[in-house]
Amino acid sequence: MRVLVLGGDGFCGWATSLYLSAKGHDVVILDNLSRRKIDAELATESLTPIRPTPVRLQAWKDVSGRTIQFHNLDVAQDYADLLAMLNRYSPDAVIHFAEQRAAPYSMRTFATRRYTVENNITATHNLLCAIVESGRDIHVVHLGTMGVYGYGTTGDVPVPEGYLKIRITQPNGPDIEREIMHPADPGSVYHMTKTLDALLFYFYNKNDNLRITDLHQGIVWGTRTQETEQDERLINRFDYDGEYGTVLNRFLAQAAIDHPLTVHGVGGQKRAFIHLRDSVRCIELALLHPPKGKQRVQIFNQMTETHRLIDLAHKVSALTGAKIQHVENPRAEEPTNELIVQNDGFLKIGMAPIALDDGLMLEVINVARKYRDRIDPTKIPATSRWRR
Ligand code: NAD
Ligand code: USQ
Repeated sequence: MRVLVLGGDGFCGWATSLYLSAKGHDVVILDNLSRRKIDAELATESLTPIRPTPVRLQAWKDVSGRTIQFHNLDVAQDYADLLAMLNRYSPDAVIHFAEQRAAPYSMRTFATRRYTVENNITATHNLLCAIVESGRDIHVVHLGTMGVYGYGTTGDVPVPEGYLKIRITQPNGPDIEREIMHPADPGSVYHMTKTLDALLFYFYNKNDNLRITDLHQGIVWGTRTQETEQDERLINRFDYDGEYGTVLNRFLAQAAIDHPLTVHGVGGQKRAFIHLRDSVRCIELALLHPPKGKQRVQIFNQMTETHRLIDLAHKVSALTGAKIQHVENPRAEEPTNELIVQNDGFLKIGMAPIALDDGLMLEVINVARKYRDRIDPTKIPATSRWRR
């Protein structure tokens, strides 16, 4: 397939681009490098020494003999160029990673709230609008989030894959059965943009018959894939800082430098997780199983397991001897929740989940140990507060 990867220089996008290219797909990356600029703005950087994009691409050509095209393009600002790219490459699919993805950054200042909404919503809308304007039949695969469902305790009711069966009682007639989009319950401005994306998908699917797959992904952990390991210049991003670092990768990086594991509150929060290697495989599965004809937006829960944060902290502590520190939670979120997730969609089409185990966690710790001198401990605390 020919695939445009929007946001292909980022953490998930880079690993996905290499994986798809290795599998023989023709990959073109569009990215405005905003994530690298935000690192500079926050005076931090990836724990791993990621190389400039042209160096990465040359390295991939050297090791694989394959070419990945790259264009520096802002999907939210450069509409005409985006449309021109769709016409020039005529892709079978577009994978859309190109959004500001950190909840803490989205809550950092009023400027970052506004940036996150303007960037994410306009990027998504520009893509959908440009596909319609191009007149081409292009499958959109979007990286959404498990966070669209919210983390209200659901007891033993699994979170369905996007749609909820409901029954409406009529005063003078039989009950009406419907399947509706699962109610949205975002926990940050960032997560809110993903719930708004979902409405854009609903409309463009209904009105213009766009074929769209929305992947409600859990927290991605790990950093390496088979492809990124092939050359030091292909190394993938690893965020450990308080804005962009996600919880399990942060715990593993903290353990690597004997920093206490920063559990927010009691650590009763339960979240969904997926290893980066499973994430890239799921994306290929989604490409290979597009919605057909006038099918509604296809939604998969892209996750493999759920864990309570305090349990994860204990696992990492048992493995490394790291201390656990309960810090005041800067977020507004339930201190404890239940979470059971349906993920049959991917299981049915071939996902073989990688379980979170000590070996894989040690692999991440070893990467962090190798580059430990690049960690700035002052960047570890999560300082963005949800409420003033
Ligand atoms: P990332 O920040 O590392 O990558 C995003 C990339 O998109 C960056 O390279 C950035 O420069 C680019 N980008 C942002 N706005 C752009 C624009 N307007 N035009 C062009 N390029 C733009 O993030 P990631 O961790 O790779 O996440 C990718 C996607 O997956 C996001 O949409 C995120 O919401 C979703 N996701 C990530 C995780 C996770 O744990 N990392 C979990 C669930 C979902
Ligand atoms: N947390 C800690 N300690 C830390 C960091 C985080 O206890 O040092 C807690 C947070 O309070 C939260 C949980 O860990 O309860 C998850 O935080 P996170 O930063 O790992 O994940 P989140 O903010 O939800 O966002 C990440 C990605 C986002 C993606 C989302 C998937 O940044 O792009 O959409 O995971 S999900 O969580 O399933 O919605």
